[in-house]
Amino acid sequence: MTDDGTGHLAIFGGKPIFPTPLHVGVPNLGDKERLYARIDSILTRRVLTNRGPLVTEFEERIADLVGVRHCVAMSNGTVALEIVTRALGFEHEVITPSMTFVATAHALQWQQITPVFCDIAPGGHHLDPARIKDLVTPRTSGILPVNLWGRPCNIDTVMSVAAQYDLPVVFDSAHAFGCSYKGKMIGGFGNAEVFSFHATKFINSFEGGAVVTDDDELAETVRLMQNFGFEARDTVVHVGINGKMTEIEAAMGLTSLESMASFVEHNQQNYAAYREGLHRVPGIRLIEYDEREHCNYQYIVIELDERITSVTCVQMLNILAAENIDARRYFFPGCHRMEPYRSYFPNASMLLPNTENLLGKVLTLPTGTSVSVEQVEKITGLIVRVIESGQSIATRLHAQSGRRDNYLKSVCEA
Ligand code: T4K
Repeated sequence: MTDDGTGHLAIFGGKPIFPTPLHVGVPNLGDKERLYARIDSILTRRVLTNRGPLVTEFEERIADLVGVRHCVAMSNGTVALEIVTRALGFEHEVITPSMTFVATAHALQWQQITPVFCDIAPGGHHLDPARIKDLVTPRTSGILPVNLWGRPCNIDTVMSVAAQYDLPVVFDSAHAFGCSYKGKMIGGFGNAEVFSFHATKFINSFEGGAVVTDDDELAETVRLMQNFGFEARDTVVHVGINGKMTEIEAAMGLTSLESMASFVEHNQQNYAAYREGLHRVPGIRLIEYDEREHCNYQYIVIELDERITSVTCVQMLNILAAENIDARRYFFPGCHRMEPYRSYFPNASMLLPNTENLLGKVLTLPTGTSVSVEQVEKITGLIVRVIESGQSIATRLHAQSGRRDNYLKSVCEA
C-alpha cells in the first residue's frame, strides 16, 4: 500500500478483488433438470426443428406474456429484424439510432436499406423523436427505434411522428423482453417488435429471437419468409430464408421462461445494490429503471463524467479489468463509426452530438444470476475508492504509461 492509498489496486500490482473474471452477459440458467427432460423428449420424438411442439409452445407462451396475437420464434434477433422489416416493405432509408448494437443497423444494410442515424435525446439513451422529422425524405420507408437496456424509448411520441408521415414502425426490443411501457408490455407496440433470446439476454434460448405482432397478415408473411416461403409441402408462395428456431433452443427458452420471476428478483437485488453503492458518488450516474413498470433489470449502465471523476472512462475500464471485472463499453464507438457506415457517412458524427457525448462515458457492469449482491458491493466499493482517489490514480496511470512508452521506445531503438 502506498501513501496515497492506491497501491492496493490490481492495476498497480495489487491482488485482484476477484480471482476469476466477472462478465457482463453470463447466461441466466433455469432448472437444468427441466431442460434435460425437455431435451430427452426431443430425442424421443426425433423432431429437432421445423416448428416442433416446443417451438410452438414457446411462441404461445411469449405471445401470452406479451399480450399479442402472434409470436414467430426465430433463429436470432438479427434475422428476426431482417425478416420483419422486409415483410413490411422497408426499403431505401430507415430512421434508427446509432446508439445501439450494430445488429440493428446491419439488419437494414444487409438488405441494401440505408440506416439513417438519428441522434438520441439530450441526457437520454434513446432516439430523439423530435429529430425524426428532419430526417424524413421521400425515400424514408420506416422507423426502427430501440428500447435500449430494456428501458422503453418515448414510444407515444415516436408513434405520433410516424403517424404524421404514415411510416411503419418496428421496435428493436432485443433487450426489453419482460418490460412494460405505461403499463402495457413491450412487444405490443408499433407494427411489430423484435426480441432477442441470445445467451446474454435476460431470457435465453442459447441463440434465438422472435417477431411479435398483432397484425395477422404480417405474422403470416413473416412465418412464410422464415421458412423459405413454404405455404405447404411442395408449395412455395413467397421469397424466403431459413430463420427457424430449433427445438433444443425452444427447450432452453421455455426453461428460461419458467425462471423468469427469479431472474427478475435477482437482477433487481443487484440493481438495488448498485444504486445503493453508487448513488452518492460524484461523477457517476447509474441509469435508473422506472420501478412502477415491469423491468428485467438485465443491464447495469453507468455514465462517468470525466470532468468530475479525474479518471477517464477508459482508465476506469482498465482498472476494473485488472480487478477481474469485465465491464463493457456498449455500444462504443457507435454504429456510425463502424464499417460500412463510417465510410458511407464520414461526417455522421457532426449530426450525432448527443450520441457521441454519451458513448464516451458509458460503461456496462456485470449483473445477472451469476453475480451476487456481495460481489456487486465489492464492485461499487472499488468504484467509490477509485473516484475518491481519482486525481492520484490518474497521475500514477499517466506516469505508468509514460514509463511503458519509454520502455517500448528503447526496445524498438535497440
Ligand atoms: N438489437 C440489439 C439492441 C442487440 O443488443 C442485439 C444483440 C441484437 C439486436 C441482435 O440480437 P441477436 O441476433 O444477437 O439475437 C452480445 C450478444 O452477442 C448480442 O446478442 C447482444 N445484442 C449484444 C449486446 O451483446 P457481445 O459481443 O457482448 O458478446 P460476448 O460474446 O462478448 O458475450 C458477453 C459476455 O458474456 C462474455 O464476456 C462472456 C459471457 N458469455 C457469453 C456467451 C455468449 C457467457 O458467459 N456465455 C456465453 O455463452 O455481444
